[in-house]
Amino acid sequence: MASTTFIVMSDSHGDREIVKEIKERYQGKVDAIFHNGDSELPSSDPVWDGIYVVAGNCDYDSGYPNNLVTQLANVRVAQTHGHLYHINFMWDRLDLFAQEAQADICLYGHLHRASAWQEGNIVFINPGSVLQPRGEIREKLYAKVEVTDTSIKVDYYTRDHKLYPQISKEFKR
Ligand SMILES: [Mn+2]
Repeated sequence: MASTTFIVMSDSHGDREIVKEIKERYQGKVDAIFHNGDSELPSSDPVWDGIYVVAGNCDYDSGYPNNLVTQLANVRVAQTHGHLYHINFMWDRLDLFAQEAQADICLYGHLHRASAWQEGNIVFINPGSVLQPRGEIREKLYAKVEVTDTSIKVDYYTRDHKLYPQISKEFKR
């Protein structure tokens, strides 16, 4: 059975070290690494070699794409920061973006709140922020996603790489 594993981080807001650390920890051991925007780093920074990264509302470097759609072995991943789809106020536009991309998984950020949920055939994942968590969960988090032909499992890790099991989720696909 095909299986794909990837790492998702977001909203590092100038903290280059954590981006570098997560990349060095996982590169070559997972199938992909994603950053969902608001890094506040130059798009030419070599730290991005091997990371799929999009623009956030705090990224003024025009070198970042607003959206990416990435086909991994058995899973199609749509990625965007979220502000352009007004996710503070509604989910409809993000959902439409993901549907139009024919995505299995939609990665977003912006809210600095870790969450994973399913709408129709699409699993939406916010990895939280590795620097500035908001809301009830005060941990600085990133996510690890394991995809098989029948399931999508989302685990969160603290920025010192400890599993934060309280909000792990598993979805059928
Ligand atoms: Mn942000």
